[in-house]
This record gives sequence, C-alpha cells and structure tokens, in this order.
Amino acid sequence: MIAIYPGSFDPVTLGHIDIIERGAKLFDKVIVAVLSNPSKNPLFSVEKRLEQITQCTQHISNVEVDSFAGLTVEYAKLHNAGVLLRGLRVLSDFEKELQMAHTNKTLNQDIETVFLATTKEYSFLSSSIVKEIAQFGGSVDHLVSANIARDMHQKYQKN
Ligand code: COD
Repeated sequence: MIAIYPGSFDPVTLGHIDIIERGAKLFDKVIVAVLSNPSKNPLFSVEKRLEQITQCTQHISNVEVDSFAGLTVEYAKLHNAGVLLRGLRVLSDFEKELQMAHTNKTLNQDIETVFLATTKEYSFLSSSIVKEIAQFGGSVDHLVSANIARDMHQKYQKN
C-alpha cells in the first residue's frame, strides 16, 4: 500500500520526520507531497522544501519526496495511493483533520485517511512555532534537523 503524506512542511520539523519514519514502517512506500500554493507566502520555496525533506529522509529507503498542486486526492489517485497519512497533536488538530478527511472522502471514496498520534515530546511542535523562535534569534536545533536549522539561521540573518 502506498501512502501520501501531504502538507506544507514550511519547514519540515522533527515532528513531521517522526510521522514519516513511523509511516514508512506501516506502508510499502510513503510519498511526502509538498503543496505548491503560491498564495500562502511561504518562508521557503517549494524547491528548497523538497531539498530539505530529501536530506532529512535520506535514511529511510521507502520514502519519496515530491510536490503537487490542486487536490490531494487527485494526486493520490495519480500515484495509486490508497492512504493519506496525517499527524494528530492536540484537540484543535482533530477538528481540522476530521473536516479534511471527510471532505477528501466525499471527493474519493477509495482513499482512506490514516492518523498517527504525535510522539509525546513533539506534541507542541509546529512549523509556525519554529519560524517564530528562529525569527527572534532563538535556537531551533532541538526542533528541526541540522540542515533546516542552518537554512533558517541564514534566512533570518538576511532579513
Ligand atoms: N507531530 C505530529 N504531526 C504533526 C506535527 C507534530 N509535531 N506537526 C505537524 N504534524 C502533522 C499535521 O497535523 C499534518 O497532519 C501534517 O503533519 C502536515 O502538517 P503541515 O502543517 O505541514 O501541512 P498542512 O496541514 O498545512 O497541509 C494541508 C494540506 C496541504 C494537506 C491541505 O491544505 C490540502 O490537502 N490541500 C490541497 C487542496 C485539497 O485537496 N483540498 C481538499 C481537502 S481539505
């Protein structure tokens, strides 16, 4: 079974990587799919995020990294994926994730959403929190991989 792990990943955090590692043990292949959404004004370009995620997932053999535009279920169908993999942290995630799962089910009955509960130590972690800390000069070394911490440091030094 192929699973798609769709998201913004701006940037990918250790919480995301944990979901990818655990998902890769459950499925034959996990495709990490970065949504290309120009209206979101991301910190990192899609190309940069692809490069970052590829580096962070080098140690997992059954992971691919790609970008997509449009509907996630269409992308999943195109890649013969039967599962959308998502992570759940706190109660507020649940509402958003359930709405998304139900919406996707109305769009394609054959694709299931599978949720993995966050590992406890990453339950507070989000891309937004990482950006806020880095923006104000704090260390994010314990929240993201070394390559991302370096990219963020460079990014905010320039601005
Ligand atoms: N621990 C565990 N899980 C985590 C953690 C953590 N610390 N941090 C994030 N996650 C999970 C999130 O809960 C989410 O499941 C996933 O990782 C990705 O997170 P993000 O924030 O990078 O990505 P999102 O939630 O912004 O991605 C949204 C999509 C791109 C999937 C969505 O907008 C989408 O499908 N867009 C395409 C259009 C579409 O198909 N729309 C219809 C469906 S609503």
